[in-house]
Amino acid sequence: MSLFTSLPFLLLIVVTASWADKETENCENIQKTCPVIACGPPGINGFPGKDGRDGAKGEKGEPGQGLRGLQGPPGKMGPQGTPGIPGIPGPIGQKGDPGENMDDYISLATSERATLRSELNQIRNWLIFSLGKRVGKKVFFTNGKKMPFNEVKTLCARFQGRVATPMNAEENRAVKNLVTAEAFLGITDQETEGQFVDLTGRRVTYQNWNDGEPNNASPGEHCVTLLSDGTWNDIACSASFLAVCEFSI
Ligand code: FUC
Ligand code: CA
Repeated sequence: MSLFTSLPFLLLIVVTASWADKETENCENIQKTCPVIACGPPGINGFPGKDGRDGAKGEKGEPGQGLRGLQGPPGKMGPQGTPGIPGIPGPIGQKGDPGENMDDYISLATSERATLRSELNQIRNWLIFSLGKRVGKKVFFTNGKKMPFNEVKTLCARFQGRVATPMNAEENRAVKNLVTAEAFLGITDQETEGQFVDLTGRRVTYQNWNDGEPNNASPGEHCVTLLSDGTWNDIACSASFLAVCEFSI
C-alpha cells in the first residue's frame, strides 16, 4: 500500500485514538461527579471510514527520464499549393538557320516535272516506233483483232481513243502502213444514205474511194473500210474487220 493510499487510514487511527482519550477523560470527569457510573476499558477501534474526496490537481511534473520512442512514419502528402508567379523571361536565343526558300521548291518541282515529261515522251516514242504510226498530233494503233464496227467503237473509247478517221492523205497513208488487213474507219452513212460523216457527225472533207465505191451493195453498206491499197469501200457494219484506233498526243 502506498503512502498516499494509506494516509486516510492512518489519519483515522489518530483521530480515533484521540477520540478514545477524550472519552476516557470524559468518563473520569463524570466519574468524579457521578459515582454511580463505573468506567470500563476503552473499546476496540472501528472500521476505517470511506475514502475522502479527490484532492486538488497537482503541479505538472518534470519531463520523464525514459528513452525517447522511435520516430513514426511520414504523414500523408498535403494538398497542392497555389502556382507560383511566372518567372522572368529567359535570354534571347541565337539566330536560327536561314529558312528554305519557296523558290527553291518551285525550281525543284519544275525540274522534276521536266524530267518526268521527258521520260514520258521517251516511252511514247518507243511505243510509236514499235507499234504505232504518228502523224502530227495523232497516233494510230491496232490490236490486230477483227470485229464488227460497234465493237471497234467500244474498244477505242475504252482506251480513250476513237476509231481511226483519216482527215488527209498523210493520215490515210499512216493507217495503210500500219495495217496488214482491211480495217474499219470511223466514217458512216447510217443517218443519211450517201452522206458520209465522222463519228462526231461532221461531213468528211477527205475521201479516198475505190473505183465504183461507195456502191451501197445489198442489203445496205453504211460503214467504211480501208483496203490494202489505201482506197475505201463501203461495207456492212455487222461484218468483221481490223480494229484501228487513233489517239491525240
Ligand atoms: C464490191 C464492194 C462491196 C463488197 C463486195 C464483195 O461490190 O462494193 O462492198 O465488198 O465487192
Ligand atoms: Ca461497197
